[in-house]
Amino acid sequence: MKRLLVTGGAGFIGSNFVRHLVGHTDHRILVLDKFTYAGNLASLAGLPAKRVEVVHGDITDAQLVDRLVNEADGIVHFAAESHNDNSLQDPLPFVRTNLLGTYTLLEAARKYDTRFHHISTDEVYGDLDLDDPGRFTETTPYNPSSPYSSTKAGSDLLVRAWVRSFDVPATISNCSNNYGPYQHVEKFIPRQITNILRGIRPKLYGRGNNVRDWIHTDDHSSAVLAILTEGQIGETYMIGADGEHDNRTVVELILELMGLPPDAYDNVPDRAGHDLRYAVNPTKLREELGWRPHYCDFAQGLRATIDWYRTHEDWWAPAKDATEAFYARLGQ
Ligand code: NAD
Ligand code: TDX
Repeated sequence: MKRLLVTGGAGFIGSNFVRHLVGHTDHRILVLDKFTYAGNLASLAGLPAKRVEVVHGDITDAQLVDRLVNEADGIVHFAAESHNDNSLQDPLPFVRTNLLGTYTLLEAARKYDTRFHHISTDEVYGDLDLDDPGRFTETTPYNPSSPYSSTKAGSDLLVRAWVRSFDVPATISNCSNNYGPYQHVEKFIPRQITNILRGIRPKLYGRGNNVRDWIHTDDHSSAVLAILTEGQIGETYMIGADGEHDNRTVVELILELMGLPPDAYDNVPDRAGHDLRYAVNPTKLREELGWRPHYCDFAQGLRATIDWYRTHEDWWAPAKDATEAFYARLGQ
C-alpha cells in the first residue's frame, strides 16, 4: 500500500496511528477529520507535510468520501463519536457518524474494491460480571449497553455484511480501553490527572468497582498495523494487553504517582447503565500474527502519561473548563 486514508486521524488514537505509520512505514497518509470538539490539529504537529495531508471534512459526505477513497490504496477507519457520557445526553451524532459515516465509507470501499480496516471496541460485547473467569473473544455475542456502544456494534455489523454480501476486503478490530498522551480530558484517566494538576479532586463514578482492561495507545497502533498488513480478510481480531484494573485502584495509583493521599478523591453519582467489567482475550492476535504489547507495566505507562499531561498543558487546557462544566451539570 502506498497511500492510506485515515479517518479520525486528528483524534486520540487516530493521531497516534498516523505517527506510528510515519515512524514504521513509508506510506503516505491522508487524514480525513471533521474536527469535532475531539479533533485537534495540534495532535499531528511536527509530522512531515510530504507524508501527511489533512482534509477537513465529514465521513457522511458521500461525494468527498468517494473522491478520497478513489485516491487511496487502503482505509483505516477511526472516526467516531467516542464518549459514552456524551451519548447518554445526545445520541444523534453517534447514530450519524458511527452508523451513517461507516456506511458511507463502506459504499466507497465497495465501489473501488479498497482494503478497509474498521476500528471498534470491546464494548460491543456488553459487560462481564466481576467474578466471571471469562474474557471477550472474537465469537462472544454482541450485547451493547449504551447509545455509543450500540452504534459501534451496528457499524461492526455493517462491515461484516459488506464483506459477506459485496466482498469488501475488510477486517475489524475490537480493542479495550486505551490510555496515553493526547487523550481528551473528558476521558477517565486524563480527567483525573488534569483535575489534580488544576487542584480539583478526582471524580469516581459510584463505588469505583467497575473494571476496565487498559492498553497503551502505542500498542493499539502496532496491533492495527499488524492486522492491516497480515490480517485475514473478513476476520475480526480482539486487541488487549492483559491490563485489568478497577477504577478505584486506578484513581488511587494516579494520586500516589502524583504525590497525594490515596483517598483524596470524590465519589460522584454513577453513570446510567454503567458497564461493570470489560476484559479482552487477545490470543488470536498473539498467536496468528505474533503481536506483543510493548507496555506491560501499567504503573510505568501511567507515570509517563502523567508526565506528558504535566508538560503539555497548552494541549489540554483549552478543553478543560468546558469539559468540567459539562460534568458539573450532570453532578459528576
Ligand atoms: P476521539 O473522540 O479522540 O477521536 C475521534 C476523531 O474522529 C476526532 O478527531 C473527531 O474530530 C473525528 N470525527 C468525529 N466525527 C467525525 C465525522 N463525522 N467525520 C470525520 N471525522 C469525525 O476518539 P478515540 O478515542 O481516538 O477513538 C478512535 C476510535 O477508536 C473510535 O472508533 C473508537 O470507537 C475506537 N476505540 C476507542 C477506544 C478508547 O479507549 N478510546 C477503545 C477501543 C476503540
Ligand atoms: O470522571 C470519570 N469517573 C469515572 O469513574 C469518568 C470520565 C469515567 N469514570 C469511569 C467510567 C468507566 O468505568 O471510568 C471508566 C472509564 O471511563 P471512560 O474513560 O469514559 O471510558 P469507557 O466508558 O470505559 O469507554 C472507553 O473505552 C472503550 C472509550 O471512551 C470508548 O471510546 C472505548 O470504546
